[in-house]
Amino acid sequence: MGVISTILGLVGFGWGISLGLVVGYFLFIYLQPTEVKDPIIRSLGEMDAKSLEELLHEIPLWVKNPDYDRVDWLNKFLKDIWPYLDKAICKMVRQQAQPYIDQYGPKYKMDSIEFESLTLGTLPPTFVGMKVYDTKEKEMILEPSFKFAGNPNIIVAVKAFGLKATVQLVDVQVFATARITLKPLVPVFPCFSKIVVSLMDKPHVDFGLKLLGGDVMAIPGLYGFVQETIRDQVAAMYMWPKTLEIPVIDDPSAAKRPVGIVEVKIIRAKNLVKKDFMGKSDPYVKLQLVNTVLSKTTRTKMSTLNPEWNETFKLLVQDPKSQSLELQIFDWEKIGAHEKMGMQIVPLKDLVEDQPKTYTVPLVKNMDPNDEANTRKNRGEITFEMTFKPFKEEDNNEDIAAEAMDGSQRGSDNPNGGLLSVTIHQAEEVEGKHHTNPFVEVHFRGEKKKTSVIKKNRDPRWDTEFTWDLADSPASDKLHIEVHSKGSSMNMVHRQESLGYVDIPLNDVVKNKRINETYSLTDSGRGKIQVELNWRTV
Ligand SMILES: [Ca+2]
Repeated sequence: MGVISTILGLVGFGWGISLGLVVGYFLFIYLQPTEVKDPIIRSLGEMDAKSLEELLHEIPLWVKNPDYDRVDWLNKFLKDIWPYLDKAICKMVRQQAQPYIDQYGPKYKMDSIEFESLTLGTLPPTFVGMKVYDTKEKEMILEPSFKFAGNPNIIVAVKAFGLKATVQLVDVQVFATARITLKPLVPVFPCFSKIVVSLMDKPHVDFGLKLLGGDVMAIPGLYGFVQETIRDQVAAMYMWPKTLEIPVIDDPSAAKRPVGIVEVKIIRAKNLVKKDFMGKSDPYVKLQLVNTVLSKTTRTKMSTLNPEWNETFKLLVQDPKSQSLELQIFDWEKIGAHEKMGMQIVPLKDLVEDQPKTYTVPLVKNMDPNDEANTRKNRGEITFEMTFKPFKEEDNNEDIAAEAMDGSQRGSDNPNGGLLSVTIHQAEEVEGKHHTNPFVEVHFRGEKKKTSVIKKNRDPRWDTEFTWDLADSPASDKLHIEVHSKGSSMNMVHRQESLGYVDIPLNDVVKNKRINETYSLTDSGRGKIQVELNWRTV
């Protein structure tokens, strides 16, 4: 017993809590808000009102609450995706447990801690009721109530002082009310790439821990302490509006939304190579993020090998951890191809948010480290400055509520400008007199952007996004959005006609950051158009 109590003392407590926290928090992912204890089955007719009331919490939610749908289809679906989910969640648990393990291992002189087995078992939770919200987004919001009486197999092995102890998690029960958002919806099974979970109440988490066949939870006082700690910790982490995100499939398009901008100031280059037969070179810099389409170019500096540009550009950033800036210097020519003078690629990952960083890097011919052409010749160097400016977090509802309370409109008048995004989702019941081949024109500050033409369709869907990078707030501007129909090129008389329009003032989106609305079209009969607006400031 001496050994066991030593391990218990060293391992069981400090580590049991951390294990409990780690294991506990993910287990409530399949939270389930209903009592699991067996209902007493009696005919309802035998009950008086009071007994019925006492039993209320055992009546399925779809009976109590007509807007909870019965969800047999979802249980079937969950059964199909359960292996994916199990894998995704367990992978995440391993990742998230690692810091705890790294922290507690050395502290308690443990040689190793590892999951000997980590699976949530073959039995998925069972939904007993479900609310589904349609938000017009590419997402599905569910508020489920479900029971998880699964068969998880979670065993953690700890090695210390040459001995091995295993801890097994048993009798897991998790009760909670969750809001689950599946997004974005994608056209590959299981049809969404991320699950976002929030708790609507403090969860109830219950489980036992078996250590060497004995029950750790039998230690006086520990059980209650662990329960309470987990409940509070978990609530603190994931109580709505805080969320837990579980990636299910890697969908590159899912991560496409920009999270900020990188401001690049091209300052100067030195000792460039001479390209022109007569004179020096006429350098300009082309910059873009690797694997993106959009590029920007500086002005051309004529006949110099030490040009100064001092020009600033903004590029949208999707993932600052993985993306890189590519710089290419070309020699301008009046006639013929512009010859490349050198290039360089610099990752964004070293940038600290909102802090400008200056780089002076040598120019190379290409990024192949084995190419001798890169070392044989000095191509000069380029100096530039980069700043990563993340978009400000979208205000959560509490903030909006707080703003409404004190009457302030924080962020609504940002002098730094930001990014206006206009997504034309779809139109409904649009119809032309001579043809219905709709496309949409978005007019903003004298600029016009167009969607593609969809042939012979009264309910076209585009899901096309247009963005404007603005130096100032568009609060006093408006958008003019007009649906047109394009006739065939043979149709000389009725080449184009309007199917209706809407003018949208932008002060609301500046205030609310995001609006996703279906507008009735003017001059269109019953036509409607769904437009999503986002305003993100940096
Ligand atoms: Ca030239």
